[in-house]
Amino acid sequence: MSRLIVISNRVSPPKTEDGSGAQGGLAVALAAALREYRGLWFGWSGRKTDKFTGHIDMQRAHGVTTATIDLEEQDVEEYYNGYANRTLWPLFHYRIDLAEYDRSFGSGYERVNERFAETVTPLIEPDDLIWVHDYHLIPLGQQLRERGLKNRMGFFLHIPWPPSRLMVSLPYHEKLVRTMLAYDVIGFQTEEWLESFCHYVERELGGTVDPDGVIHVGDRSVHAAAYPIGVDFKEFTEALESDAARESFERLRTSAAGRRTIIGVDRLDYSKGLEERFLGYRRFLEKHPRYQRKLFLLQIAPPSRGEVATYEVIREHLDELSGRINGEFADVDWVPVRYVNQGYRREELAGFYRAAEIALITPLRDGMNLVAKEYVAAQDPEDPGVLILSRFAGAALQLKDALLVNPYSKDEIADAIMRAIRMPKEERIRRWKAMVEVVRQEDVVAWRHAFVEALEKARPPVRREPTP
Ligand code: GDG
Repeated sequence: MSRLIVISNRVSPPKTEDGSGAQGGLAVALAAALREYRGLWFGWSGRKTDKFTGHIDMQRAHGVTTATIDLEEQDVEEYYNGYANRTLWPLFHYRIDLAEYDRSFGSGYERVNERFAETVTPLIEPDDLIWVHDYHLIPLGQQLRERGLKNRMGFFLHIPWPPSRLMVSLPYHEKLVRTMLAYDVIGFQTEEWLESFCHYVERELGGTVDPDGVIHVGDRSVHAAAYPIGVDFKEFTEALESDAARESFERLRTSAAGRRTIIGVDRLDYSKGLEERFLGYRRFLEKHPRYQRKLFLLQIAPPSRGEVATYEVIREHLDELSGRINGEFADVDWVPVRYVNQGYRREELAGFYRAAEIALITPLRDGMNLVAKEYVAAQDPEDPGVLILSRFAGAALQLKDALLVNPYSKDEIADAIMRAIRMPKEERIRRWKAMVEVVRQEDVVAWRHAFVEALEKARPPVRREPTP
């Protein structure tokens, strides 16, 4: 069996035998994939160094080998805070108004991709399967090919692919997209993002797309398909059984004192539609005064990307808006918004999800959205909660039995909250059963198997002759 080399911007070393101590479901999933296929996980350590040395820190823990490098301050500023998070992230989430185009970002992005390629190449054996993750590393495959690697290589994009009319606003967009032809398999979260990518290839690169998803541009053929990511259903339901989950369930139910909880869990990011969500909730309170004291919104929003100014701005707006709503509606014994800027352990989150009667997950644009799936996975089958989900999340294409809303419409959000409150138990159970089936079947294990299988099938491995 070939080894699997996973390459992503950051590497999260697994902390426990089953990886459950690692932050985020994706880290857990990738650690599990690496244990299955042996191999290693390569990426940035998250640390800064004065001068880039290319030193690789190799560690092995709980069956997973990680190899990390440190980056220079300037690298982090231009590649990570710059091109990845100030240029590509907003553009790919349809926010060209927020996208910044700065030459230094572009050159920093190229430089760091070269640094990744240069340092990882000696670790790769001829039969290895290489799986590159996300928008930070789009040109990496090309960089590896330039260093003579003939391995099978795949790329998975965790975020949306924007419509061509937006994509062309990126300087040198064609150069960037052409580098993707170096991969053998390109994966997207949904058919929608895949379609946008194919449209770009036909329109801007003069390529063709076969009905089976093979893209041809010049003499290159690449297999492109949708591989919707899922949660680790087994790991998550086990987390629900933990003491920490039980305690956080009790903690929330006790403090709710009979009121219903509407929960939201999101990184503090403008793509998650938090301001619009608060305004939709405010509209609900305004329209239905008699419900005012019967529920509250618990928004968990751990800060992210604090070094990027737009994230500071959104944080200020949300502080202000939650304060305003609370000032307007609160009473001595009731606060309508509990807005929390800290992260919790996975087990604790699982307990909070279970305790909340309604989830309000309304990103303006989201590649998939795992929180929606985690909420479904955490529900009590006898008495499940209601999921209100943005139609612009990739997850909406699979979770069709959620209450789907337009996150830009305050009235749709307010009406969906009302509908969720009034929804009879039988309907809640029927909708939840349909959703949990999808979440269980199309979980993260199915996702990685489907992707790796496509990569294995992409073409026979090319064995390099040993150099004499
Ligand atoms: C990108 C794409 C795509 C959140 N708060 C805490 C916490 N989380 C965990 C959630 C979930 C993960 O972080 C967030 O995943 P999402 O999918 O919701 O969103 P992004 O971070 O934007 O992820 C997205 C994903 O990649 C995977 O492909 O679905 O569309 O944007 O697992 O539970 N985890 C802990 N404490 C917290 O406070 N432990």
